[in-house]
Amino acid sequence: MSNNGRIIVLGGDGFCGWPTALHLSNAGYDVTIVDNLSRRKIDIELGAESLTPIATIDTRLDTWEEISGKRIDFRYFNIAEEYRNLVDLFAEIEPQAIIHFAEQRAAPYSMKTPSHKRYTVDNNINGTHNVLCAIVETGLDIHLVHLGTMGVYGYGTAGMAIPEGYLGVKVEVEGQEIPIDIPYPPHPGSIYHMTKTLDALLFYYYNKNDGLRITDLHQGVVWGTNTEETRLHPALINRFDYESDYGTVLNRFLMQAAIGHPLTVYGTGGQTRAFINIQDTVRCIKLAVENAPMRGERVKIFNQATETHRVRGLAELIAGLTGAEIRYYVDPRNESLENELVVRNDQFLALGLNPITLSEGLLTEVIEVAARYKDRARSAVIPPASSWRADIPLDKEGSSAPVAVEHVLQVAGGR
Ligand code: NAD
Ligand code: USQ
Repeated sequence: MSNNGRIIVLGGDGFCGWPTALHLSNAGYDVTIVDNLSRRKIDIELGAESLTPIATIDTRLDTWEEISGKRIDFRYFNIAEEYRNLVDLFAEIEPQAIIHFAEQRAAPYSMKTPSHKRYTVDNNINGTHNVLCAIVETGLDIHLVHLGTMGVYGYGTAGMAIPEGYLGVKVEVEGQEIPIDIPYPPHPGSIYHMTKTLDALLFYYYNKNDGLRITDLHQGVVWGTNTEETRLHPALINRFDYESDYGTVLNRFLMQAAIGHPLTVYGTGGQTRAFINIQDTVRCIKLAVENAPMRGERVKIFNQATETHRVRGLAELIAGLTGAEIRYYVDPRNESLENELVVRNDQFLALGLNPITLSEGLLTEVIEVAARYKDRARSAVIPPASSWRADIPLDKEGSSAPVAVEHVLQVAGGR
């Protein structure tokens, strides 16, 4: 037993979960990982392994024990299907907190085919509901920390800084203006993002009905690969997704620059998104664990993002650094080609987060990691492979100038 308490990390073999498990173990928490290794199996389906050679979960855990003297426990099961295992584990460990990363997290993968849509909904919604139901069944006062997404707010131009989960509005009641806070209207842009808005409703209900203490972290696009702990040994290296379903935009651009592939800008590259470095992801999660909501408090929502960038701007920055060519692909997604995004993140700043922002040094470090393993890359899996609708073409070649085809259907009353 360690000093700080016990934590269960659901999805602790994944890109965010693995460095978080190490960070918490290093900080003196007793960590148990649950994972069904579905992400490693999807690597096989997509014909693309992590660019970095990740060790097996057993080697990862043995290596961490050798280096740190701390053992992280591992349980192999599916949280969406093996409910009894969850209840038994919670009752056995009596954790102070559960961190929930265990979802299918790629928007393009969730849009691939009807079976991928159904898998994403079944896996994510059943998994989250099982966790909530199991906490209630055990009767334990466990703080649930969930990894949500900035995408629940939608990617239009909101015309205001995106608040942290709740929107203050005024309603007119009998001639008087009454101020109330409502959950920010959900506006998902993919089946995957939709599951996160449904998760939010589950949290709302279990918080209201059973008084569960829940923190939902609305995280932006994560970039980077290693953290202080994963750098300690090659067998602790974190995964690096680069193919077009799981690879996220900034890491993809850095990897593409490293292997001499043109940077794959979709549409005009006018999409603005929120970003966070993986090192800050693990710091934020520790801060969230250490600043749990009180019993009776509403679901606590943090925007876990440190800066916003336009996709085109990122491509130009990396092209300037490396001389990479920029190519423009027909956007496979049903998304606005241009949007403005301003995000509030006051709560993490108030808790002492000193954000890591994009710097030449950090970008170069990721390019160096990608260059080291470039022989493991398959160029064939870099162009887009999933589109949002059957009528949206998959552009495998790209062109030197933007192809400004917007696929957004105009629906009355839509944003
Ligand atoms: P990941 O796919 O690398 O990791 C998820 C892990 O959960 C995998 O190891 C997978 O095997 C496991 N898993 C999935 N379903 C499971 C199930 N039913 N039972 C047991 N294990 C299961 O994803 P990630 O990038 O680490 O993302 C983790 C969380 O953070 C996700 O919920 C994602 O929505 C959120 N998030 C990620 C990013 C990002 O840029 N990577 C950004 C914002 C939010
Ligand atoms: N894009 C390109 N070229 C590429 C890849 C992406 O132009 O090669 C564009 C996309 O069209 C999109 C933007 O970059 O406009 C971001 O795409 P992404 O794949 O980096 O991110 P996204 O699909 O939104 O999903 C990722 C994670 C997801 C998380 C989300 C946070 O996979 O788990 O929830 O980031 S957020 O975007 O803030 O909702």
